[in-house]
Amino acid sequence: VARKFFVGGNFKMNGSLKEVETIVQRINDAKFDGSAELVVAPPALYLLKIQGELNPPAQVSAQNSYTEKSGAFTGEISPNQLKDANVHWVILGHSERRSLFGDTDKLVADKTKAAVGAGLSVIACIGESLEERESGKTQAVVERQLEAIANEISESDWKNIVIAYEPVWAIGTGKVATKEQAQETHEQIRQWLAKKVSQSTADETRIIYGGSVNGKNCTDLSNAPDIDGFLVGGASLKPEFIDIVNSQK
Ligand code: G2H
Repeated sequence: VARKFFVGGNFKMNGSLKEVETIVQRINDAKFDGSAELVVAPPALYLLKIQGELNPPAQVSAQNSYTEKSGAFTGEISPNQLKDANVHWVILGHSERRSLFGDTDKLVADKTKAAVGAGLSVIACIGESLEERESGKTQAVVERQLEAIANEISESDWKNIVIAYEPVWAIGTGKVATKEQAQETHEQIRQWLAKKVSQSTADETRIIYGGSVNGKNCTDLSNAPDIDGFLVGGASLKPEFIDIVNSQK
């Protein structure tokens, strides 16, 4: 099954308006030789401005959204509001949300349910900590995180989900997973999808890797059969992001 290579740029809480516009201008000016699907996630404050400036087919993504449609939830953005504003993507369950802002497996799953219910596509992030990897719990952890999501959504909803495997120990640390480490977990994730959701979901769902991806390590990683793209943090702010988008096998 040919899965369209997918690259997300997660700007996190970085950049001024001017800096973010410069980054987007660089993306607009770039030559993309492949047919990667490209989505960039600027801070929410800049979403609409950047959406207006980014050349299609590149799209913008939010970095988070809430479980409810509207109401007294100060500081939150609803998936329905994103949809209303023509923002079609949202990153959910990023490890920084999980570790710093209390996003539990259940909350991530509920947010995912609300987002796909509102018609959004979701970059759903999962991944183990260093301690969990070293104690051999990687597979159990990612499966627990996936199971929480699978419990809340239907089989057809998986068409609107890209899974981002981001080992926490590789995020922003410069310590990238090896191709073999990433491939092994991606393959386990795909096997889990086949067993717990369906074979077609396993075949069609993009599983992307995140954690210290850069212009140098992307080509090797993208050669792994179950790595269907990347979620890029730090390097998405730099010129090498273009090389990462162009790194598909
Ligand atoms: C992982 C990744 C993007 P970085 O968080 O989501 O960030 O590439 O900086 O490790």
